[in-house]
Amino acid sequence: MKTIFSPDQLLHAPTKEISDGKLVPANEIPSRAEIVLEHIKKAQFGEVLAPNDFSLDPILKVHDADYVTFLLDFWQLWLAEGRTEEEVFPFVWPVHGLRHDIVPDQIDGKLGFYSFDAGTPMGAHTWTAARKSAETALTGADLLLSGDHSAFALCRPPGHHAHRRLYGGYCFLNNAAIAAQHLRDQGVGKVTIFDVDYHHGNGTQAIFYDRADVQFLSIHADPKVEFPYYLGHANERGLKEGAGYNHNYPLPHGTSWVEWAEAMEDACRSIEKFAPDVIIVSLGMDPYEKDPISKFKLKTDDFSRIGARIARLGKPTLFVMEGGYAVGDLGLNCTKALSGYLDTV
Ligand code: OKS
Ligand code: ZN
Repeated sequence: MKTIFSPDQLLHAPTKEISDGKLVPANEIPSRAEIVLEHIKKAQFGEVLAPNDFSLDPILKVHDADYVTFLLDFWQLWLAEGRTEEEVFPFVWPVHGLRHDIVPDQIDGKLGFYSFDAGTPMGAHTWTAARKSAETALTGADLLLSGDHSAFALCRPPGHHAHRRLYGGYCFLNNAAIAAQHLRDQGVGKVTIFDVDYHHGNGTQAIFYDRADVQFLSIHADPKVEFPYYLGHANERGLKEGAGYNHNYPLPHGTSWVEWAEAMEDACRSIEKFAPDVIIVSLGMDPYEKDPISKFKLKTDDFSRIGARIARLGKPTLFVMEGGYAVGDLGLNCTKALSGYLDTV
């Protein structure tokens, strides 16, 4: 299994984020990717490749052009406003009853228009890193198209919270969705995105909600008590042609392997029934018991079990890295998931 990664993905390097009423040290930091890369190299799963260059087209298939322009331009707009802070945060949003049909010209208005939380710092190099992260996923998709049975896209910044036109949850471009759409555009018939991150993949769900060609399943903490709060309930089953192709498994805080695995079995049965040509796994390592922002109780060996179960689905599989912040054990847990897959496949 080859791994794809670019050091440019480290250029997005936030130092602080807003959380629980205070500024706290940022969780989504470059060392996350570095530690995973180190463990991947040691495990010798296969070559580590730099991503290929892509035009903006595959990104624009998933994200609206005005949003991509905003991500390209926000830093210049910030500087033009005379801001000296290196980290950019929104503070005002067009929620219920406010207008969504006019995009403000001024940077603070734009930041709120294109985001859904105040916990996702941006800086001078965020676009460069986010674009490379998307290209890492796209290169992984291309490896599957050229016959590899699996690949690991070491994406960072992550992607699954990003909507067509919204950033948040440390995510800017939806890497897994961009890879899925690329596979479809290259002639792959049906794609499943299976999101095992602790948080609901609200962006991925929203992007494919009315489509029957991309199935989405997510096992995550119940949004009644956990970020992203406003999406991820069990009764969200898809719309129009997409009805029946969206599956959420919200689980309570404190969930450990037995209950998590039960949800995974149910999800795997739906995947088997859908019979995808390719599976994309949104691989979040934050269901881990020692993760600093999660309240699930998965242990290191449970990640091997997840990998092994996915292998038994028997489909070409692209693993796309999402969250996971227990930096000390992150590399180990990630290699456990991938070796669980490789030892079973
Ligand atoms: C702030 C919580 C912000 C949670 C962001 C979640 C990022 C993530 N206390 N998504 O999968 O890991
Ligand atoms: Zn997460």
